[in-house]
Amino acid sequence: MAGRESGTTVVKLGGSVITDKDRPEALDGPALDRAADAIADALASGDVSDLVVVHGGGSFGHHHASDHGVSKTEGSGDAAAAVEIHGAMKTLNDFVLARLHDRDVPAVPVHPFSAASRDEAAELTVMTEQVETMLGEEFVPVLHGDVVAHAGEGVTILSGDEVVTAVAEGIDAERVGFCSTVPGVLDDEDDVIPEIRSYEEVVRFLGESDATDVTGGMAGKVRALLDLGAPATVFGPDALREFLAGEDPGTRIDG
Ligand code: IP8
Repeated sequence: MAGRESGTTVVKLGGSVITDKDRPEALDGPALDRAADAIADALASGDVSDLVVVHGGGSFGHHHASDHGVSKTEGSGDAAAAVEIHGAMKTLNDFVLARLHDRDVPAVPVHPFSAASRDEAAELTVMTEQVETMLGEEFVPVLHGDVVAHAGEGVTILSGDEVVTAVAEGIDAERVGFCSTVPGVLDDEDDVIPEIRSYEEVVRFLGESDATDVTGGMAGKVRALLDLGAPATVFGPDALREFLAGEDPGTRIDG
């Protein structure tokens, strides 16, 4: 782990939050504007200084990935398919960057396809030195879910959640936030569970997860976040400002 002194915040904007999942390659412009406003205000007020943004695929990445039958485990050796999925994610990344630039946020792109790989055992490696250098230069790196070269598979899908976990570990982040369409991890009465400190506490609500499927649904997400060295918070779009202000809206996951 590289050691940055100051506390870095990594925040993921869920693909379903910033895009319209029902239509291919459709942005949810007003939702992205609200998220960009919250980020710009948090940086301007000094609530957050070092910030990394990661966004999911929404109707950009997932549409092309399913067209080509590519998933986290099903690969493709078709270069045109890889470039199409990657291209859709770059298009979404350009929209996110543009909305942040409109608000004077010094956002710069990082495309994981060029900075990550999986080995034969699907073990993921993500470069993060460039992210640290960008932060040192006061940029806001903006990464995203992508395709990733995968030994023996061609390319597979790299989810934004995996990018968040790998980057948070690589740069020794202090806080991690997931802005999703749900207001937190929910119990069996759909109430938000405020804090999760062990998987056993919530297994009855989430069900067992396959330990190797680190991003499969909420169960896999909670399990992966309990293993992370930093506290993570899962919250809804309306709570992004609160999270960036240092509060823990939604569910705090801290193993
Ligand atoms: O929306 C998926 O990222 P996610 C990225 O975070 C692609 O799962 C390319 C489908």
